Amino acid sequence: MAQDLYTHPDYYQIDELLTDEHKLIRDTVRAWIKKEVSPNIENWAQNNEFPKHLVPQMGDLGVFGPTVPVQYGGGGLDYISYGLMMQEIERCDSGMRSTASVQGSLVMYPIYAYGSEEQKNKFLPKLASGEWLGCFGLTEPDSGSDPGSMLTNIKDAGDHVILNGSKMWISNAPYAQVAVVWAKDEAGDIRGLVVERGMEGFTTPEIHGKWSLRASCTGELVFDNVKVPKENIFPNVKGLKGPLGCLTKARYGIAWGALGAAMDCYDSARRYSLERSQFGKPIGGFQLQQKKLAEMITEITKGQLLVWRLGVLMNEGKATPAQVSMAKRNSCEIALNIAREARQMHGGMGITGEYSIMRHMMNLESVVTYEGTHDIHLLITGMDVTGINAFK
Ligand code: TGC
Ligand code: FAD
Repeated sequence: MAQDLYTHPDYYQIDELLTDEHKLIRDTVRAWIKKEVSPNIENWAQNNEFPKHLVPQMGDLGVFGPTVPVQYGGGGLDYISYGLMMQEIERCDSGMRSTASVQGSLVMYPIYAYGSEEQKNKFLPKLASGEWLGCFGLTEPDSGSDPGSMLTNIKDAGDHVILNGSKMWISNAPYAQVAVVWAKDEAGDIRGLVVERGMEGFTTPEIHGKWSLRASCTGELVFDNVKVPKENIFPNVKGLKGPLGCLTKARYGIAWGALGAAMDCYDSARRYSLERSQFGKPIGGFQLQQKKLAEMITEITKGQLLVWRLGVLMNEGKATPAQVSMAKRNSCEIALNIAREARQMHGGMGITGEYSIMRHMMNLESVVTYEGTHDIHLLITGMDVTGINAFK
C-alpha cells in the first residue's frame, strides 16, 4: 500500500453509539496500523512473509485477549472494544487480524474458560504480551466442516497421554510456542489440551503456495506419539461444544473484521472515483459508478449496525451462536462483493499492489471459508429458524 489515506465511513453516525473509551481504543489501534503495518503490508504479502516482529507489539497494544480479565494479562474490556480492534486490524489486512483472533479467541479464551488455575497462570500472561504465539488445531485433512469426525486421539498412559494424528490449515502453526489441540479420548469424547513446542514427536510444517492470507503463516500440526502431561488437558470441558464455544468468540471478531476490509475497499474506491477522470469527468460522476458506491455504503451501514447490536448482546451475555453465525456470514459476503466491485472501479490499477483491493479480495476468500464456510453458516441459520438439521 503506497500511502494509507483511510478514513472510516460512518454514514449513520454509528460513532455516537460508542463510548469515549471505545473511540480511544479504535483510534489507538488505527494509529499503530498506519505507522507500523500499512507501509509494509503489501511487501510482506507479496513476499509471503509473516511479520513475526509485530507479535510483541500487538501484545503491547492489547489486541490479544482483550476480553480476558486483567489478572491474567488480558484487557478486561467489553465486546465492542474487541470488535473495533478486529475491524481496525482487518481494515488493513485479514492475515494480521487472523493472528490476533487466533491468539485471543482460539488460544487464550479456551485456556481461560476451560483451563485449570495453573494453566491460566502458566500460559495466559505470556500469550497476552505476545512473548508466546499460539495456534488452534481443530481441522484435519479429512475433517473440516464436520469436526466431530476427527481422528486425532489421545490414549491414557499414567501421568500423561499419548497424542497421535494431524491437523491441517492451522494459522500461526509454524511460529507457535503452544497449540490448543482437540483430540478424541478412548471413550470417544473430544478433549482439549495444550501441546508445547519441543515436545518430542510434535512438528509444525508450513503450508506453501497460498494465494490468500500471504502475510499470515499457515501450517500443519503433526503428532507422532507425543507424550503430553495430563496437567495440560483442560479439566472443564468435554465434547464438541469446547472448540465450538471458542469459534463463537472468533467468529464474532471476524464479523467486525471482514467489515473493516469492506470499509477499506469502499473508501479507496470512493476516493479513486473522484481522482480518476475518463471522458472528460471524474468516473464518480457516472451513474454506473455511483450505483456501485451507493450499494457498497448501504451494505456497510447495515453491517455496522448488525455487528454493533451483536456486540451489545455479547456484552449482556445474550447473543446466541446462531446470531454470531449470521453476522460472520453477512460480513464476509458483503466484504467479498464490495472488494470485487471496488476492484472493477479501480480498473487496471485495481490488480496492482498500489491499492489494497486485490489483497483484501484474495484474503477474504479464506475468511469466507475458515471458522465455518458460507454454506455452513447458512445451514446454522436455517436450522435455527426451522428447528430442522439439514447438515446430515
Ligand atoms: P452439534 O451436534 O450441532 O453440536 C455439538 C455440541 O456443540 C454445541 N454447539 C455449540 N456450542 C458453542 N458454540 C457454538 N457455535 C456451537 N455450535 C454447537 C451444541 O449445542 C452441542 O452441545 P451438546 O452439549 O449437545 O454436546 O454438532 P455437529 O457435529 O452437528 O456440527 C455442527 C456444525 C456443522 C455447525 C459445526 O460442527 C461447525 O460449526 N462446523 C464448522 C467447522 C469450523 O468452523 N471449523 C473452524 C476451524 S478453526 C478455524 O477455522 C480458525 S481460522 C482462524 C483464523 O485464522 O482467523
Ligand atoms: P469442507 O468441509 O470439505 O467443505 C467443502 C465444501 O463443502 C464447502 O463449500 C462447504 O460449505 C461444503 N459443505 C460441507 N459440508 C456441507 C453440508 N453439510 N451441506 C452443504 N455443504 C457442505 N482450522 C483450524 O482448526 N485452525 C486454524 O487456525 C485454521 N486456519 C485456517 C487458515 C486458512 C488460510 C484456511 C483456508 C483454513 C483454516 N482452517 C483452520 C480450516 C478451516 O476452518 C476449514 O477450511 C473450514 O472449516 C472448511 O473445511 P474444509 O476446508 O475441509 O472444507
